[in-house]
Amino acid sequence: MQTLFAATWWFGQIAVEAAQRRWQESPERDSALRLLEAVVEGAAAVERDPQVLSVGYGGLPNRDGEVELDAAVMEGGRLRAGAVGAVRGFLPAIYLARAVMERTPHLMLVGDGAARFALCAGYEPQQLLTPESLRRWHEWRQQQTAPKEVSPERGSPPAESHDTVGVLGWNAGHLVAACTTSGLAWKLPGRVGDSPIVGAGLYADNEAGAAVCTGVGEEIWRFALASRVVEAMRNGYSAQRACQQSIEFMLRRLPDVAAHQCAVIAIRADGTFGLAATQPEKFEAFLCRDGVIERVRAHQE
Ligand code: SD4
Repeated sequence: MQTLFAATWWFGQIAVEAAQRRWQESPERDSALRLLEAVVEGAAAVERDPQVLSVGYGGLPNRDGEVELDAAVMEGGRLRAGAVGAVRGFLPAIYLARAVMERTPHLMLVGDGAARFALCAGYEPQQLLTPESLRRWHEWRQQQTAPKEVSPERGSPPAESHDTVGVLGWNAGHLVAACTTSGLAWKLPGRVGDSPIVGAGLYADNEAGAAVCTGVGEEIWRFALASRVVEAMRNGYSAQRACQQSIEFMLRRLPDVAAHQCAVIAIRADGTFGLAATQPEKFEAFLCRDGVIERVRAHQE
């Protein structure tokens, strides 16, 4: 095998197809740059798709009706990373994350600072709400009789309100991870989840492997899930075993986590793939091995 792309959820197919297309378009490029561009393009394709209600354009907004995007990218060679958090009005957020990595000395910009950076970098502000996401927000608002107190307890987010696209790319031992999301629907303004956090939502190290996560960010983050999986691969576990034992650890340490979806996909430095989830029957991913697409389930029937 020469190349492998992997991405989370049903729209992972859109991501791996776009990644593979970009990969094929630029054979003359340095392979690390080519892989980075392919993975970023895979994530951006999902951001642009208005049918995806949890990523980018058309993503469900926060409780004030504003779409706030989180995105990050990490390269496994020099451990370079870039991220944006709670950025409003610019797309694709994954391009901004890449620009933070390549054009600033920082790893992450958030909120207004990220928006100002986007403007300076030449991005046009745009409306990220679609008629459908606006309609759902109005519907949700009508169901809220009184403003809810923010509870420190873990509550279940509504179904369908959270699905990040995580994309991994592998070529000849080189790894890239990216993820991008509009985060939990109806979140508090300014809330940032695991997705743009290096070590929580994603991690990549050519010496060990790469992982990206999806699910309830508060749970994933408290376990530093992506780096936990990568460290397990560094310690000799297969990609599948690393994912499984990390999820098992979460469930053992905090059994309540079972009420939430927390999922991870991983590629080890040798190009082998794994995935696991706290609710495996509801989780799927797509792979593209040398151009051949395959759907994989966390739950074996
Ligand atoms: C977040 N982890 O903001 C993201 C949402 C997600 O599947 O991945 N959902 O918490």
